[in-house]
Amino acid sequence: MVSIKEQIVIITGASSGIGAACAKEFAKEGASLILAARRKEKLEAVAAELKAAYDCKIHLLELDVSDRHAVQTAFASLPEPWCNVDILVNNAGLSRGLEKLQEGDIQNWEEMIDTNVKGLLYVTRSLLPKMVERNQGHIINIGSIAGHQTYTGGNVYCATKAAVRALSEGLKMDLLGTPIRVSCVDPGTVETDFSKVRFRGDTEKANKVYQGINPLTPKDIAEIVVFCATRPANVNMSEVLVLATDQSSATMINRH
Ligand code: NDP
Ligand code: 8X3
Repeated sequence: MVSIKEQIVIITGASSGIGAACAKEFAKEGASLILAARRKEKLEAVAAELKAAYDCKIHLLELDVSDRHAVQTAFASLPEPWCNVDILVNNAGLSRGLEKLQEGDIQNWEEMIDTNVKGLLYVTRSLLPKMVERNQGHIINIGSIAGHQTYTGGNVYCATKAAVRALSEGLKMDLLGTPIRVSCVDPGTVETDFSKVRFRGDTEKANKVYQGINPLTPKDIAEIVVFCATRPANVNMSEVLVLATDQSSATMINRH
C-alpha cells in the first residue's frame, strides 16, 4: 500500500452516502480533502466530524457540478495550498424516476445527464490539465452496475452510467504515456439516500429497495476507492464491479 498522506483529494458529492464515506476513509489515511456538493450545511457536518476524529485539513466547496461556469470558476480560484489536486473522485450523481422512456419526464433526464455525465466532464476538464502538467494524478469515477446492465425503467440513468464507463476507458487511452491513473468503481445496490432522491423523498418506496437484503454500505465502496488510490504507481485498477453477496445482476437480488 502506497501512502496518500497529505495528498490533496477532491471528492464531489461528499455531503452524503458514498462521497461522505470516501471522505472518511481518505481522512483516515491522512489525506487533505476538498469536499464539494450543493448542500453546504451537510458538508460542514461531514467536515466537523472528520476534523475532530482525524485532525485532517479540509476545504469546502459549495458547488453544483452541473453548472459549467461555477465549476470552472471554483477550480480556477482554488487557494494556493489546494490547487495541486492529486486525486479526483467523481462521485456526485443521482437518479430520478423509473418511468418507461415513452412516459419519461424530460426534466429528470436533463438532471441525470447534466450531473452524472456533463458534471463529471466539467470537473475533470477543469482539474486534469494541471495533473498532466505536474505529471501526477488519479481520476476515480463512480460508475455503477447500471453502466454494465440496463434494467426496466433505468433507461436514462443506465445510459449515464454506461457513459461514465466509456469516458473512463477513453480517458485512460488519452492519458496513455503519462503516469496519471484512471479507475472506474462500479457498485451494485448500496444503501444511501440514492433511492430517496430517485423517488423524490418517498421514503416508503425508497426503503423497499433495501428491504430484506444485506446491501453494500457506503464504507464498503469507500474502502475500495482508497484501495485503488493506494496501489503502487505501476498498478492501475481500471474497473471494479462490486456487488452485495445478495445481488448477482442488476435485477437479481436475494431477499430474505
Ligand atoms: P446520495 O444521494 O447519498 O449522494 C449523492 C451525492 O451527490 C450527494 O452528496 C449530493 O450532494 C451529490 N450531488 C448530486 N447532484 C449534485 C450536483 N449537481 N452537484 C454536486 N453534487 C451533487 O447517493 P450515493 O452516495 O448512493 O451516490 C453517489 C454516487 O454513487 C452517484 O454517482 C450514484 O450514481 C452512484 N451509485 C450509487 C449506488 C447506490 O446503490 N446507492 C450504486 C452505484 C452507483 P448535494 O445534494 O448536497 O449536492
Ligand atoms: C445505482 C444502483 O442498480 O439502482 O447505480 O442502478 S442501481
